[in-house]
Amino acid sequence: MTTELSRPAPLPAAPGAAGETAGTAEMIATELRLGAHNYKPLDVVLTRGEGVWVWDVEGRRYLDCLAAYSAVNQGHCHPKILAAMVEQASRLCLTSRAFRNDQLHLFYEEIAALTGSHRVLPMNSGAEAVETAIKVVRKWGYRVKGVEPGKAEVIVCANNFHGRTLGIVGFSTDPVARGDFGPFAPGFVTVPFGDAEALERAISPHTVAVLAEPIQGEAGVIIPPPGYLQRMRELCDEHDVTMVLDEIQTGLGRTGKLLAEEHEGVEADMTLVGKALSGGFYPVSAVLSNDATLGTLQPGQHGSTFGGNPLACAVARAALRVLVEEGMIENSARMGERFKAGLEAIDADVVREVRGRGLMLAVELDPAAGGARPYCMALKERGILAKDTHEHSIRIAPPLVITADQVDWALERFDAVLRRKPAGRGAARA
Ligand code: IF1
Repeated sequence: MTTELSRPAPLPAAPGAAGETAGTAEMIATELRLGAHNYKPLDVVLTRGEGVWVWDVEGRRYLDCLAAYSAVNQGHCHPKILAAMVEQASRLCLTSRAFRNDQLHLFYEEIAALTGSHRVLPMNSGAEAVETAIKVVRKWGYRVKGVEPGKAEVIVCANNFHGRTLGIVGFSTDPVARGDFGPFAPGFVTVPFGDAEALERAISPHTVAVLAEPIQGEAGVIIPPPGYLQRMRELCDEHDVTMVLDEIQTGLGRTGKLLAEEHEGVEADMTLVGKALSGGFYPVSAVLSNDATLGTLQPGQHGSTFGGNPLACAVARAALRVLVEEGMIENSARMGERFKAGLEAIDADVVREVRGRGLMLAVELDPAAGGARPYCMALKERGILAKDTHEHSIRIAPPLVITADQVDWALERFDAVLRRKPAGRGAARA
């Protein structure tokens, strides 16, 4: 390890700026040389975003069909969120929660009014919200329900994705997410997603909560059978169990409703939000619940340096405001129906199923297609950025501001790519 940090290579000039100093390949080479290889991104180096569009350093434009895994629901660099961020950042960014600030109470009022929550705990990343929820439901179990100390159980669903912390991957069923990271914390019981009878069988006197995604995102946009969440609600009521829905990806308009639970006509006891809570400007998450659960926390029992800071609150307030005032939730429902119908209309042998609600969509390919990644690479060549998930599915989640013309533009390209086998692993050369 050198004691003196070597001077970093000069940053490449922005595209179009005088004297562009490094192309895509050189930037990627530097990433590979110095960065941990915990991702394998598409080889596109982005430098600018606006609405549904992003541009790479070579000046090429793409329609973003991932929206940073639903963190950019409001579209890239939304001007009103940017203005709120700049104004707040020029005044007060961080005070710690040792003191109060003039944005937190406004954030509480506005998110509680919007979601019907009675008490809020602000955090930063989605995983922190999930970890907070697990701590709180355990404390509620011991202090309120009367569960034997140290015996609290949280029921989780197979193929879940709730984040990357050690506690969370401890109850993941994905060997890639949990391999070589043990030992893990006890107190989690896994049931098949969508199986209400298995859920009922798993409830014990030690059960303090059920934690689930209303639609499993990473698993490939898996929608549970009709009535599943309603039955989960009934079982939680019957057995005095906290119903926790992780809406970090499905929430804030992604599925065509403010919260995905609305499609099923249920209301969770505890709802987790993140990602688009900031419109992609800043890590902001929150645990939305009530006095019965969050009221069990006493001063000093939980916290975070940045949780509830004035900049986070100002950004989140603006992100929620534009989401509602600019009709993004309704647009997600309308454009999601258009996008899904257009995908279903593509007559391509490789397509096994089109799934989704609102603008949370996935195209599952037949395994004989050789995997979704070559198709994502072919889409990139046509100006669409999309992500493969679990090898055979293409996830489609553009910003909620997408227009009908942009959906149709995207559909033309999906049609062109899905009808022909792209060059790549397992594909015959066209
Ligand atoms: C990565 C996946 C998506 C989430 C749900 C909590 C979190 C996430 C339902 C944690 C985060 C991100 C994490 C990111 C990629 C992305 C992802 F592919 F990993 F699984 F969206 F599906 N609950 N999902 O989706 O929130 O701590 O990240 O703020 O880890 O590569 P976070």
